[in-house]
Amino acid sequence: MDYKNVSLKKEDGIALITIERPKALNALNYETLKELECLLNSARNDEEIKAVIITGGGEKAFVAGADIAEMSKMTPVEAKKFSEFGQHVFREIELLSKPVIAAVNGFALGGGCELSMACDIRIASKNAKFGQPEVGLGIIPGFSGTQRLPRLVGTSKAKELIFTGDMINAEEAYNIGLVSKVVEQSELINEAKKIAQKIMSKGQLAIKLAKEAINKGIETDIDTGNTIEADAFALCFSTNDQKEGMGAFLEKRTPKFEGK
Ligand code: DAK
Repeated sequence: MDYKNVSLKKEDGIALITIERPKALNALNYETLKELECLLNSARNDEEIKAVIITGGGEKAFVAGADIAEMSKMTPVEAKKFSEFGQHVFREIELLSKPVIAAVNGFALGGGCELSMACDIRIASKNAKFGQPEVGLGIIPGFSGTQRLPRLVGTSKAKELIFTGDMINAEEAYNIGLVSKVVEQSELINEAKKIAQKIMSKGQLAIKLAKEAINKGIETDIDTGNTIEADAFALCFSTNDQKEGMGAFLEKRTPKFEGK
């Protein structure tokens, strides 16, 4: 498949996926979402890829939302299809068995904010701006923003952001727990790579199981969540990585994990 709006660069086990539609501040149209879905499939199936970073091309925007020009012409049926497809692509990110880091390098509005929230970890450059401005367009967030934002920052702050459509800067996003780190723009991708490399140095099966346990657990009550955790914990003991990790500790050496 030829990609017009996205790219994937593979380096040292990390896939750097960049959304590149500079004319529309990387806004997501259907074609871009489709291409993103294909790149996620490649990242999933490529065993050399251990972690994924998603960012926006240029220095101004991560993703300025769903493409308003394209959406403006949609019928309700098309809008439902578009919303469901976006939800599906973002869910694929959430369910990817590899860690995904959003490196937010500018505007992350509407669908852009929602894309970042589907990732496991968000870091931002100082010029990043987050918001769900959809109500100003007479619509509501359609790529799971009403679901993920309250889970990440609490219902009250999520309602304030969604009802007012206000943008917040990187510092406020950090203060409300929407991003875990704010760095200079020139350092953003390096910082994302550093986090990815640190994660990759650990037991990959453990990371995969921890991601699953967190994702499933957050949707359920504590007792069911604890059962999910205990099952995943037990599964770790069937891996070579567990034997290597604990053996290395006892032998006072650095573990060599193989993801097996
Ligand atoms: N869509 C299409 N084009 C966009 C865009 C977007 N979201 N954002 C920016 N652009 C385009 C602009 O139209 C402009 O194009 P030209 O006029 O040069 O051809 C170019 O990018 C540069 O933008 P500006 O000239 O506006 O740049 P400024 O620096 O002045 O302003 C801005 C930057 C990010 C503040 C501004 O562009 C802006 O407010 N953009 C729109 C942000 C926004 O409202 N985003 C949320 C989009 S709504 C659903 C499915 C999905 C969704 C909802 C429902 N269902 C189907 C139910 C999701 C919705 C959204 O994401």
